[in-house]
Amino acid sequence: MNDPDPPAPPGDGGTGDDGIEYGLSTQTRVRTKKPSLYRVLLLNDDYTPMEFVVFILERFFNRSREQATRIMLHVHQKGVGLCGVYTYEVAETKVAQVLDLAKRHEHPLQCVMEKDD
Ligand code: TYC
Repeated sequence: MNDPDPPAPPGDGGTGDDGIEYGLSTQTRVRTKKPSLYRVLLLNDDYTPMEFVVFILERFFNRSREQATRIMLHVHQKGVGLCGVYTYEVAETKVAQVLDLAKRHEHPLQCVMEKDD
């Protein structure tokens, strides 16, 4: 009964005789910040086979054959199209994977990322 307060943690003002806590808060408010997102885009060209673009969308962007075909045709007709939206490092990896595979197959396919603001 009536035990004294345990030693205050460093930086803490402790508890007064009145039971009220004085001093500085030792807690920092947790500020969460959503990571920035990046769009990964495919660009049209005249040489990359349609089937290769569909394969890229299935393999690296987890698209179904139907989705991949729709995106590929959109890029073919409009010049550019959205593959997906990712955090910076994921987007960077996907772009590198696409460019690497296209290069290895000697296709001029281009893939870029841009901030999704
Ligand atoms: N335009 C290409 C063709 O006619 C097909 C294509 C589609 C190429 C999408 C690139 O990102 C692309 N073979």
